[in-house]
Amino acid sequence: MGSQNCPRDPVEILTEAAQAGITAFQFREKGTGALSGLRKVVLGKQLREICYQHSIPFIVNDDIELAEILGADGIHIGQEDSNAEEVRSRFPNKLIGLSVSNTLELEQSPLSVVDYLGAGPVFATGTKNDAKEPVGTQWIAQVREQHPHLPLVGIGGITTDSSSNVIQAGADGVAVISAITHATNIQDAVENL
Ligand code: 3NM
Repeated sequence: MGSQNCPRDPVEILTEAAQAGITAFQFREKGTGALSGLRKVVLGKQLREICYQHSIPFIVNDDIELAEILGADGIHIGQEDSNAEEVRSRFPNKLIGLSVSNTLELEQSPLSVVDYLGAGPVFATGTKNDAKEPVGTQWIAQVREQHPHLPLVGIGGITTDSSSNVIQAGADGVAVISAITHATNIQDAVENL
């Protein structure tokens, strides 16, 4: 998540989510209303610290400089972003995640240098303006079948009601924004997810 996804203080939201048991966090300060420059770095440092305190991996979305500044545990890259092989040679020890939305992207991706795949959008999402067409849980099943051992996370429009379908289709985990940031009770949301 980024501050643009938060109806209240992102520090509060991440603290509650961390206490409730999320297993990783990605800082994605992007889209309408996102912070930039120093304010983005200041927020990033606060969120990074919360993850550190809860032993949760802190992953930065598609911003290599920011990942370096914040001492991130990982970087997540999309198909239009930085080249995964270049990111790997610069950061031999950071986690690298890569988004894949279709067969062509999967075939053309340097999977040997990535630690996990993000697959989606599984369902329609209002959170990402430029999200592609929903790919459904069958895309999760397909990626899982082709890559039985690569950690796989479903993303996009996943709710407390639909998360189990994504896991049953073969994902190791679910990545959500609004299901947590807009939850009336974050503890319940995380437990239900
Ligand atoms: N990436 P929500 S979908 C950040 O398909 C992001 O790669 C997507 O937000 C992708 O859980 C998405 O509120 C938005 O739908 C996820």
